[in-house]
Amino acid sequence: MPTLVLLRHGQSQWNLENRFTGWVDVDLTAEGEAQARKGGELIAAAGIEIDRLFTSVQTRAIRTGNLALDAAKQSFVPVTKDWRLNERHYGGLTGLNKAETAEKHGVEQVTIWRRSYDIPPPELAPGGEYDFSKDRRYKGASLPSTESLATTLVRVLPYWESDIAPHLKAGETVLIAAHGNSLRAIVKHLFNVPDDQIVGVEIPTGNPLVIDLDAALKPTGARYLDDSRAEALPKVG
Ligand code: DG2
Repeated sequence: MPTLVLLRHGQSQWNLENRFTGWVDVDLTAEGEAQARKGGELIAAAGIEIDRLFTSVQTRAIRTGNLALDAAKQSFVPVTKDWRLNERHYGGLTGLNKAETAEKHGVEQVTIWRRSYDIPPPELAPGGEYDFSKDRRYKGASLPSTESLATTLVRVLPYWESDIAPHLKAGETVLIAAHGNSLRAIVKHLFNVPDDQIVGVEIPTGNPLVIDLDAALKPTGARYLDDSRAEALPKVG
């Protein structure tokens, strides 16, 4: 039966600094690298044999996938990178400190921007430091100026259906190394989480989430490999 392993990248420099990151290509901290390696060790210790890795075009996720596969002694597997697995675009909040933003706009507003299903943060003004329209990795892509979880799902889901699901349906074990919100989008889809309940779903850094799937890719079981850093999981079935 197919198995999916979701791995949010290890701690990034801006996770440490508590800044909205989105599409900014921030690297891992030393702690984040250690989390990624530990994730790989846990995958190996659980006897999980990965068939392929999908990741975003962002350094923190790519390096996490590679570090985890190295640690699991499985770095020979094929790797596919695609911008559609990127973190959700944080729009005009990009680069701001999350605590300072909460002081300015209130905790409730910031929770809505961070965790609501379909309310996007303010748009990013074009031409600034965080305008990625000239970045060659996004050539040909239609770049968002902000994204809610709902619009993130709109670009993740077609990629899931066309490129990832066929490998799972063939019975493979697939690792996706990505981001807090691109993974929340996948979890919402797989577990059919209602729009008003996705606010409660958090994905910890560097902790592999193993999801057993049936032939129709419905979850039959799910567990984090590092119990000590687990978050609540949506109900199976
Ligand atoms: C974080 C998620 O993305 O932030 O963009 O700031 O997973 O790539 O570190 P990641 C960001 P929150 O939605 O948890 O604020």
